[in-house]
Amino acid sequence: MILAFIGPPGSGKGTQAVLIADKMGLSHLSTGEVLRTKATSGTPDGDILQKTMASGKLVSSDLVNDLVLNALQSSKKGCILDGYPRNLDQVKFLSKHCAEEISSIYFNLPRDIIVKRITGRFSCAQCGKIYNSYFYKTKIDGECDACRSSNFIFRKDDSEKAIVERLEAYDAETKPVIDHYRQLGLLKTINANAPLSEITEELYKLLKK
Ligand code: B4P
Repeated sequence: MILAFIGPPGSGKGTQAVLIADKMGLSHLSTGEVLRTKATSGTPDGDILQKTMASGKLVSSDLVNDLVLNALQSSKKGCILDGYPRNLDQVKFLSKHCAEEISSIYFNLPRDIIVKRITGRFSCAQCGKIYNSYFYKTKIDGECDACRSSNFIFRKDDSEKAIVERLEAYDAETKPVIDHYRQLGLLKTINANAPLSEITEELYKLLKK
């Protein structure tokens, strides 16, 4: 089973991918998460990556495609591709290198909600759990619910300035991906504007069909 979670920035793909992978015993590749780690490597390539991501642009498909190829080769029961494919070149690469049928899930979220989701986002520096200062705060102020760490990260690309660029990249490059899978009958849509646990349940039911 290869699942591609696609949607606008901040639509909750990463939040749900962790929960569904755990529930269904699938592996999970967040291209964004791996790229963020690479960006902090302190190398010249890492510095270029950091600049590209902070500006809100997509990074080179060659780099992302390699990550995906590795994930596909090492996944046993199936894999969630969280944030991939994000343009039509990546769609082509995936269909060439993936023998299994791809199910894509489109996280549909109105634009006015996207901004709060992004500007409110922060995550635990130790375990990576994602929170939101408007919608999903920690239960105890300043302490991660999962691992009790008190270190949190705010992403550089979650600035108001970068959001504009990210939405432009989404409209120009990722919307055609959604249209492509829809035309092939390989797209399932979920309402991403609902409470987190409801979305997990809806996704689980959809994927069990
Ligand atoms: P990603 O890391 O994929 O980030 P995203 O699209 O912004 O976020 P996501 O949808 O996962 O939202 P989240 O669960 O965190 O991409 C970052 C960058 O990496 C890209 O801009 C690009 O530069 C690069 N990149 C990644 N993949 C690439 C590719 N394939 N090709 C080229 N470049 C690539 O949720 C957002 C917030 O909402 C959180 O605060 C969360 O707590 C909250 N939230 C989640 N669900 C909620 C709900 N139901 N209700 C209320 N709040 C909710």
